[in-house]
Amino acid sequence: MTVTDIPSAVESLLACESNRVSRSRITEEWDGLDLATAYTVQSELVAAKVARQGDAIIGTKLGLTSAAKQQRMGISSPLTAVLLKSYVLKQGALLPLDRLIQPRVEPELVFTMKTKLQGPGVTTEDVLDAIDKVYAGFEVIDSRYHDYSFALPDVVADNASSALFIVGEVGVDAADIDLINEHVAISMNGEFVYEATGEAVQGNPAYALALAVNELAERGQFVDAGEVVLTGGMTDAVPIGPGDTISAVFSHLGTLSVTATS
Ligand code: OOG
Ligand code: MG
Repeated sequence: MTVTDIPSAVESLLACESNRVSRSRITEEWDGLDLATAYTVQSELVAAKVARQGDAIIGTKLGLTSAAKQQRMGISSPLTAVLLKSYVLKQGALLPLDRLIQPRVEPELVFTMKTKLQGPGVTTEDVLDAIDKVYAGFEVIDSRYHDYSFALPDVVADNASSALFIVGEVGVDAADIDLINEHVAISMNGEFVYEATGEAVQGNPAYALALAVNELAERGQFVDAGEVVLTGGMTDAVPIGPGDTISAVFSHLGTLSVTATS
């Protein structure tokens, strides 16, 4: 399918996801895919999943908020995407490789929101006041582009490679955690892979959310009370294959572990 407009971009990305195949960059065949148009593709793709698959919007995700992620992807601006109900993977459930193309796992700090945040002018303090609880999370990303090769509009259109996410069981009040110094160490099949602190996420994950909310306001959007927010991979993402187990030990938010199907 040649992609030259918003509807064909939506159908192509949805087909890649359901047929478990990746594609080349849309920006290679459609010059008109600028960032604003890419965000429209993203919302139309989400709307199609809600309308056709009975999915529901449950939150917001920030992407490319750490240097580790920006360097790996070769893109230096953060982005936002939409979290859907179908992305939720229960703790203890196997990671279903039969639904995915090329999954990678990344540790994130996750917020649930007590009050609505609407820009412009939202500050880090406003974000801290609006958070209900802070949790540890794993995001499972799964780009619909060959080998995660994309420009910023491509990945925005693809709802930022979203596939699944897991939220930990330990929820802490924002006032009771030092987000900047919260540490995570991840290991794959028992071997240490990466470590980071919350500082990796734009200096402070609450500041990252303030920036994102102010950018959302330019598109007439906001983060609502009751939403879940993924603040972005703290480390580079780790590819996961059959039977692999990835674990994350957070300093105050507990331990997360997920095993892929064989
Ligand atoms: C894009 C998704 C970015 C994050 O946490 O930075 C993201 C990608 O890396 O494919 O989820
Ligand atoms: Mg992520």
